[in-house]
Amino acid sequence: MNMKPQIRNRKYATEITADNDGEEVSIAGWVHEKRDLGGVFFLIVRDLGGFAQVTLHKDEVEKKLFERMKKVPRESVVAIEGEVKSEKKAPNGYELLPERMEVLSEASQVLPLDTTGKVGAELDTRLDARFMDLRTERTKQIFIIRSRVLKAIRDFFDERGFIEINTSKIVSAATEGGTALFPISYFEREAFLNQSPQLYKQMLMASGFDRVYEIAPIFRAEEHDTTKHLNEATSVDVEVAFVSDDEVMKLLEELIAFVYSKVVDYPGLAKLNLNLEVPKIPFRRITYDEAIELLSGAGEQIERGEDLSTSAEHILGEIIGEHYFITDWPCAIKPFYAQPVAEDKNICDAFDLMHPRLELASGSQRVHSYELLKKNIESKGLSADNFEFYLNAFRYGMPPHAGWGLGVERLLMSMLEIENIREVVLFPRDRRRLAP
Ligand code: AMO
Repeated sequence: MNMKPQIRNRKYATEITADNDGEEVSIAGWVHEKRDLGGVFFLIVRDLGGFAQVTLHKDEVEKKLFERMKKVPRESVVAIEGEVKSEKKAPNGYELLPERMEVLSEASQVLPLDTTGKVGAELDTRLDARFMDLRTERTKQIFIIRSRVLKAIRDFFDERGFIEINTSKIVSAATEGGTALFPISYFEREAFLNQSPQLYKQMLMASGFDRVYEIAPIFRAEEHDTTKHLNEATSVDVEVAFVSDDEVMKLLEELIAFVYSKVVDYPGLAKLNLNLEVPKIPFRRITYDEAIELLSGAGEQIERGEDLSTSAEHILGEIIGEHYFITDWPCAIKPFYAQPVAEDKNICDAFDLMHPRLELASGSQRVHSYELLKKNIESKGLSADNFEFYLNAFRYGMPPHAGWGLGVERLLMSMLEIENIREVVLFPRDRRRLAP
């Protein structure tokens, strides 16, 4: 077998149209299906763009070519050269009359998954053979949409003069509370995989980089196995200096609407049977106390100072029915860096952005006073010494600032009406899954 492919004039299936009638082209991709109808044999080749129909009229083609096409196992990789002929009944309005076929890689049988989508498979089976699952139309489209969403996010920040940053994922201190960290050995010391770029994006506010964002992995050693938690997720983190939490909430809802607006017209949505609409902004804002009252009215009792359970989130989502913010949280259930409101030091200028099904983001006005921050760290039972590198940035001129973190997978699953968060990650990491 020739190790270096010699594919002349390769075109994607969807690049060829009936207008190319009579032209010599090559297509290259996977053998999706074979159909033998007696006098005529069809081989359907799949590539990134779509499908091409290769038609063999048995009495017209070389017998050897026909035998090879008949034998080539499904999902093998082939390059086929031939002449385009317009054909209304074929996908994209043409068929390819083959002259040569090169089998670039023969697939073993039996296949771990059916790529035509006719036979469904459990999510675990799909994730075990993810490379193959990605050959199915629905899964492929999820990741093309994910890429569009990430591009939209970058465009959004770029248009607003933000600087994209990359902070270290190997760290020495926790940010979001003590337990959910993955320890790693760092030479002779213990280190951790970062749960959030929180401390670093805040430190940059002391550098004069007034508007920063980062799109990067966050690591959470949460034990629970749910449909909305990953042990490695992707977070969009934002921090802005000289603004209040109101301004970053506005930025967040504008981002959500912008991202939707860049996806609604994408034809691939049809593969997910979705009819997407851009959510209307501004989103409704309710305080934590109002949320508790609404829940109590619906028969769900939450003690003031308690976090909202998944069932409480669902009840609120049903009542409100669209994106909304929950503001004015008890400081006791928010991290040390959230700023208390002027009137009551037990309530914080913190917010969560909710989709009716789940939490998408959380953020706050930050404490920018060195003394208060140090006190808050200690009152959460943490050692200020471990945070010296962070606290230092608050001693030599730190502007007031606010920011948030948004889960990319949560955004995608809510947008695409997907039940399990693992579906929107190429190779998810959860309690049981470390490979592939
Ligand atoms: P928080 O811990 O609420 O806040 O995380 C922010 C957002 O990240 C997503 N997220 C997750 N997604 C999937 N699996 C997980 N295990 C997971 N954990 C978090 C959620 C969540 O809303 N430093 C603050 C943000 C800030 O204040 O700027 C933080 O990390 O969508």
